Amino acid sequence: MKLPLTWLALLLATIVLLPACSSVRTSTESDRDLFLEADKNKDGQLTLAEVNAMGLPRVFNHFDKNRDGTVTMEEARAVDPDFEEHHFSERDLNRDGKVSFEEYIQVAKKRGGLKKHFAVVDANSDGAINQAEANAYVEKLEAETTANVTE
Ligand SMILES: [Ca+2]
Ligand SMILES: [Ca+2]
Ligand SMILES: [Ca+2]
Repeated sequence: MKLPLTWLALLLATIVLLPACSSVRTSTESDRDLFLEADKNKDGQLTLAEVNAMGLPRVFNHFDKNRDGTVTMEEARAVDPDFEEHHFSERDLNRDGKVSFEEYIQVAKKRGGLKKHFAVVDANSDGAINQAEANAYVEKLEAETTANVTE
């Protein structure tokens, strides 16, 4: 299975990040804190709900460059030049040319949010990401980042 190295993968990595993994650090928070912060019920594992609660606002904020609470097509393209128009229009529910946070969350929830990425990290498919799985994922991602850095 090919793991697409996208901004979303990188962003998800900020949730499950190792302290050593500096290349994908996008936040000033320490990486260990991110895992603990995402682990709302403090059982040492991340469920999809926990990852979504932590990750979806981060994905949105990553796109909302000017921090006005909405994402325009321009902002989406600034993050990902290949961002396809239909991805935008299917989220702009009220067709005002902007995707608000509420619109984004509404559509994301319907689709299981970060389900696909979650499944990639949840190596043993037990529905929870533990620290070992998180570490393995970040190591893999880091290796691919290094390999793809010139692309
Ligand atoms: Ca948990
Ligand atoms: Ca914006
Ligand atoms: Ca809208």
